[in-house]
Amino acid sequence: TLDMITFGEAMAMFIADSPGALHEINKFNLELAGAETNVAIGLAKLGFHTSFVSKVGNDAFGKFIVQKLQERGVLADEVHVDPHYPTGFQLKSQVKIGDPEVQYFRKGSAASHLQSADFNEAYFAQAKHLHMTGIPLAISESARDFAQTALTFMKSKQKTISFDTNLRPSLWKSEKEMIKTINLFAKQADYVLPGLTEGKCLTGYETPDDIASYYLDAGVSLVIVKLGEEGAYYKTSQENGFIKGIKVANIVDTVGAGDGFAVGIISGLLENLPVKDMVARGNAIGALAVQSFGDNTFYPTKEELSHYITKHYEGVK
Ligand code: KDG
Repeated sequence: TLDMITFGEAMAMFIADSPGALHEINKFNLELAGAETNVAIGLAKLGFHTSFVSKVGNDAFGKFIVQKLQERGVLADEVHVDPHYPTGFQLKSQVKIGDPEVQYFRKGSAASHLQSADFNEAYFAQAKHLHMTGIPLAISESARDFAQTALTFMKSKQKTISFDTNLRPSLWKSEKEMIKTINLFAKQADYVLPGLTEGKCLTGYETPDDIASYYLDAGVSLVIVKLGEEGAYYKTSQENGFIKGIKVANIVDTVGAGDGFAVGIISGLLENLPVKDMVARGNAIGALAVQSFGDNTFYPTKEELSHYITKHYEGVK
């Protein structure tokens, strides 16, 4: 059995070796990126049995992705090679403050040709939990069909489903379509994890509480609104509250923090932790993630996480 399964687009990522505009950089370091990839790696690092499902091209980036996933403890047996299309990649800049600049080279990639015919029921049926994000919904119609097939199937098998809204406006044709599609999927999930800005854009509401209620009213069981370094707000039909974030003195790169947050939440779900403890874990892994250039290179082991949590939160597992 698998603790968690996820799918999406993994990419080779070139991280600028020094700050500045991307076109002026002549040295980059190669890393592995992809929101769902990051979540799978984070959970594997904590000791969970995880699989990432995708398509890559028959090229060096595709081989790199499979190799890195395996090295980082994630099963890649449902990462298929499609020789007709290339593997996507991206460039990421370095900044002293704020979010780095990201440039995608992923249009028409092998992963964007993921389609419902690729969905392997028997394989997904082994997993306890499905994690999804809004990105596969944006990259192509066929990947969106795959996502709906996966969601419907996992729901029919009574598996739990988490959904990180992960808005990427540059990948969508229009904001209207983005909002409609993301909400359609979010409302079918059990756990929804929007950032505050994303939640405002998606629901038209301003406060974390109103944003959470919007999804709870649609049938979601737990909504956690991420407030960046301030922490996060959670709400179910029974309880709600705010868990303060951990301040990081030296933020190196903000990308990957949201995925780290999802790792904390999903690991907590798999261990049946109280909601408060899950959210504290989400905050902790998010705070660790912003301290490195890679998206997923600073995710903790179980021991590191429990050390870090005890240091920052009292009485939390
Ligand atoms: O969440 C991190 C991702 O943004 C990054 O790894 C790249 O998946 C990615 C995307 O599509 O933006």
